[in-house]
Amino acid sequence: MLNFDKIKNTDIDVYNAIIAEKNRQNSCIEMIASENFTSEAVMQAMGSYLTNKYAEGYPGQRYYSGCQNIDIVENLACDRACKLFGAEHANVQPHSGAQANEAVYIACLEKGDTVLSMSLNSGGHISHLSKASAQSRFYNTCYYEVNPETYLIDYDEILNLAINNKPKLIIAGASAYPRKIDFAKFKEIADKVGALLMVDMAHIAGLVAANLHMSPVPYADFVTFTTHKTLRGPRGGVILCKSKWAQKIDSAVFPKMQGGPLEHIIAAKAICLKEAMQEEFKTYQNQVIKNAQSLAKTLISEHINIITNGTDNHLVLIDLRQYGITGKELANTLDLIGITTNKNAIPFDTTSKTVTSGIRLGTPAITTRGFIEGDVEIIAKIIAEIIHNKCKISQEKSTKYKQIVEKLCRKYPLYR
Ligand code: DSN
Repeated sequence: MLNFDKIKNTDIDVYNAIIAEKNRQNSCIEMIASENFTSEAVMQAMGSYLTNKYAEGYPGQRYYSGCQNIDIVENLACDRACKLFGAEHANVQPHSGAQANEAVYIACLEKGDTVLSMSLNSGGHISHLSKASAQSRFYNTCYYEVNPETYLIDYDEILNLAINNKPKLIIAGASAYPRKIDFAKFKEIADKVGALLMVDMAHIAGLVAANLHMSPVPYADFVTFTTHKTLRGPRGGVILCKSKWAQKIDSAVFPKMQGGPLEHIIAAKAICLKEAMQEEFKTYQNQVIKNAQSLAKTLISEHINIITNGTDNHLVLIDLRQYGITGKELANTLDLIGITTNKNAIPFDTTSKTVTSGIRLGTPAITTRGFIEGDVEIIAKIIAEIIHNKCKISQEKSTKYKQIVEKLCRKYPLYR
């Protein structure tokens, strides 16, 4: 168990907030698809002596003395990232997934180049050069949508867009897409139009590590990911690339985009990558998918409309349009009874991004706690009942739901 006594003695306000957050995590059902609970080993690395060290540069080529131990840690993280995903080169310094993506743009694009990526509405990410990102100003951006009827990625449509727009870079990867992505098909499209391919596998990195999703590494020129989602590590980013891009990627991260790397976080990345090589990690990821499928199945049996009518991965996206409630209302109502989710746009959503017509649910965090299919069914039934009642729940019902949530949390304690 981690000990925060030093913080308690130094700063009682911060201590109280940390303990309150620990209690919140312990007593709520965490269903934000991009969140997870790291091991204590990962947390200890983040609070270690490595935080004190400047290490601009790369192992063996630093701009500061005294980096001999830092070099060991960073080399371990890079070697493990390459081994786990079968990559030729890894850069573990990006502070976040968005920065990992930005470094790829710096490495391979010139101002005015054309980039084709998944639209935000179809489940893409802001940092895939959506109009909301600052970087989109520098490039000629075009976007693909999912198929308007099936809500599945339409590879023929992407090929048409690629032929018509001749992008220099095609981006695959999503933050709210519940189905498998065929990276081999993306590679075929990229090759047909002479484009480079970048895959952001942040959401599914853990599933890829466990061989439960096609790996993008053999197909993509660049693969980026965060280490804190299904991979269950610290908050941060990683870039994998072919050797021929190694130098350009490294110089894009430092000195072009970032200064000193966060070596305490890099140590935590090394640990999470080691954890991801263990057999138990595979079992865990298998359960993540089983739980997501149980969630989808139960919601469907309770007459709740979910995007693509199921899931292949760790997330489920509910389409709320026919129930007369918004994503914001449902997320707020669920929050009141201890189920933490996020409002999320669904494909072709016409409501604002701060309101939305959808809710995104994920199973990585609850699975880390130990939840299995039967537990997920209970949660799905509560969510369905709340949706059918248009978020209007009596005091009595609210108390009942809270008791169920508390009971499940007590059954699978997170922190003692
Ligand atoms: N914001 C993350 C998510 O929730 O999907 C992606 O970076």
